[in-house]
Amino acid sequence: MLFSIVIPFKETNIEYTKNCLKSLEEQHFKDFEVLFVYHDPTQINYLFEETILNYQLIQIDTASNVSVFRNKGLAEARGEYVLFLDSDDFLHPNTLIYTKKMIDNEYSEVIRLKVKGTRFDKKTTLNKNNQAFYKDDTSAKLDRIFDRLDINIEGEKQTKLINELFEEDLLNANYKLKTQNKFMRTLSRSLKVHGFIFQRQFLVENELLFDESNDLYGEIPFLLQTYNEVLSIQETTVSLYYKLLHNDSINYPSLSQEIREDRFLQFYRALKVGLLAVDNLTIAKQVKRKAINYYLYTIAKSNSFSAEFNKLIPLYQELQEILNIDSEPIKLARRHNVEIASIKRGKFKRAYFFSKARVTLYQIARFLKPKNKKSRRRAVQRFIISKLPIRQNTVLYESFLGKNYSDSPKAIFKYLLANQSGEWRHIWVINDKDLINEEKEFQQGEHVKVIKRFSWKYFYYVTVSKYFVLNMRQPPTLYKKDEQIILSTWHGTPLKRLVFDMENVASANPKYKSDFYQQSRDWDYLIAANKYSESIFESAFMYPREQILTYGYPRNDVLMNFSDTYKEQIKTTLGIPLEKKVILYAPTWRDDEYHKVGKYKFNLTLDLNRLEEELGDEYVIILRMHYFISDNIDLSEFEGFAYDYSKYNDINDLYIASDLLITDYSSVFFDFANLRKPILFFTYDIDKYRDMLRGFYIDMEKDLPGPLLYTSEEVVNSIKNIDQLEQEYADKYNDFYNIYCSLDDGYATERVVKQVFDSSKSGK
Ligand code: C2G
Repeated sequence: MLFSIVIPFKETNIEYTKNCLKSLEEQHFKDFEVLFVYHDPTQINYLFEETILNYQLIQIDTASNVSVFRNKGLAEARGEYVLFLDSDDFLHPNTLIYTKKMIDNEYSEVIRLKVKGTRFDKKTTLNKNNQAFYKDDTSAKLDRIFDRLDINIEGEKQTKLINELFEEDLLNANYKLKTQNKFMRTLSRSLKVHGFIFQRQFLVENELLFDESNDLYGEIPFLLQTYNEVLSIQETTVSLYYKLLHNDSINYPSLSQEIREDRFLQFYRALKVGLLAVDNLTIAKQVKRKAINYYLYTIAKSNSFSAEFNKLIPLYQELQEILNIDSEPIKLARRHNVEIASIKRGKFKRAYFFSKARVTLYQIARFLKPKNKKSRRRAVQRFIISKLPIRQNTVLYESFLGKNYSDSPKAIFKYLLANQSGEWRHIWVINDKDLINEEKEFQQGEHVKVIKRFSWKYFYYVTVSKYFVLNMRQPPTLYKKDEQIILSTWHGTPLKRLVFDMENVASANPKYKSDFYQQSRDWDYLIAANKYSESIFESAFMYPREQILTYGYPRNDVLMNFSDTYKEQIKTTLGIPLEKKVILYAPTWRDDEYHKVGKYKFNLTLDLNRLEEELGDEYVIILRMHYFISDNIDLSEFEGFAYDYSKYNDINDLYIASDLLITDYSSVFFDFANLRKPILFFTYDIDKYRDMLRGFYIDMEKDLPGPLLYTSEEVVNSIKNIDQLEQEYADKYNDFYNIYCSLDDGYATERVVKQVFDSSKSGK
């Protein structure tokens, strides 16, 4: 047996583990065993029910740390090489075949697979990272060889087949051989064991084991000793090990996200234990440097550092011991010398004093740096503006992060203007003033002010306004005073899974879930358009039901109360011929298609040529991209037929002007259904969306008020037969309307204002 794969299974989301095991089943090289080490037997059998893997289950009697699990697996391993795989990570299908080739090529005791952190599911990640595969035209040939490479082919025959793969350049075992010292220069990246493959004989001869007394960093002494003994390490240059980056630190924290008071101390203990077993002075120097940097940049800058000196003494003692172990000399920057020299001599109080001074100076310098405008304003908000009294009659509004003047915040604003005239000062966060015609929109004599997001005025009003009405999230670092009231209207009935209901958050910031959790704790109220949204908000946002106002959507009131002349007015404003019917195409965004953070791509799959040809006499089409999409769509060749209103303020106007809607997985159809006009779903990539990116809350095949269409042809045909389709879907539309739209009676805003503004006004 060539490989043993040791998987320590600790409490995690079981879907990740299924994914991990699947990636082993998909290995093209099959000569390996799996040692699955666990404590809690629930779910284990189910995991292996239909597996084709050669596996061994090893149960640990007591719930102990991951080092115990790994040692146990190692003790049972029979392969020539051992790979440590975490139960939420996965391998590339070519991982073991590459490794086999590297082993055949060159002798070394340790192999390190390049690790790639990912927040995507397996399929998306591998598609994005096709380096380890070769071009499409070689894949058929590859498959043929892989098919022959089954477990029964052994020895020379197997080597011959594998050589064929590499010689014909179908695969390329890209790796670098690094000497021990060279490898050590990247030490800071190499203190985690995942992605390493060890020759088992090497581990046995050197008696290398994980340190079971350290429940956070038991792998560090193990790795340091490995580096001490090893002659060379082969590192692959293509990513073959995928580390799942956890972003639900609230429900599923990874070991490094667990909040532990003794984290710093355990880290130093691990370094010390490792150092004591190391005799290579270069390695010792690197480890000491790591310990010093950890003190200077992590410990001294942490919140707990300035709290209490006495609590830091054990840390100083550990670091002192580390600093006094022999190594090659270390050169330090002058400004760090006093601190480190003091620690070395046991003068901890003195070191503490200098470190605090250094960090304070650093913070002041950062604060003064002109490029850090936002953080300076944040600090001024927290420490200065917050001392000012709250302005009881001021309301701040923000829609889609200041991009629009729209949605439920606008409905609430309009209501207050019309019904409580003169009582309020209104402040709107709108980044581009040209988006609104102030004279037309804001009544004369009312106090309405427009400000930019993150301007000085923003930080002022966000701190002194009694009310903040917004439809997305406030910035994570925003300081909220107890007396302030944040009313979150949210921006749609959920279809795509949200926050805590999402397995993992593709392409989002790793702190997404924990930030979301903290931010939503500051909301005093959250509006739900229907009962269905209410229960989703409870699970997806972990938001308390008592604070949810299930009153219908303020933004939809206007859809109940408009006249035919209003519809004509809008069409005129939009420059659309009155005699033409209007199709609105409003798709959503895709988590995996983006240029950079927050800037998403959109490939127009809908064939506008075809639509114009077939429907152009009767219809025009409005394209409305989601506000995350940064691509501009060039419609110049469709003049008079297609109109881009992606930047138009308020989608409600577009709903009113339209005769039918085409969407995909956007929540727009929940609102549009209030108008009882036909809806088509152009879901050309539904498999990807459902299975890989998010998943849905409702059954798209059964519960929608219109058909799922996959090609432009089907879209054209459906529009041509729209009357017939309406009849076909009449019952479903009714059922849908009753579940999702029945609270939208035109009075949602009034109910919200009564609850939020009037009740707190009377109580003030
Ligand atoms: N929207 C729009 N134009 C689009 C898509 C969306 O103006 N082409 C607006 C609509 O008001 C819609 C809202 O943005 O209701 C939310 O858009 P979704 O496509 O549903 O996507 P997302 O922003 O991810 O929000 O609970 C709702 C979810 O949070 C989804």
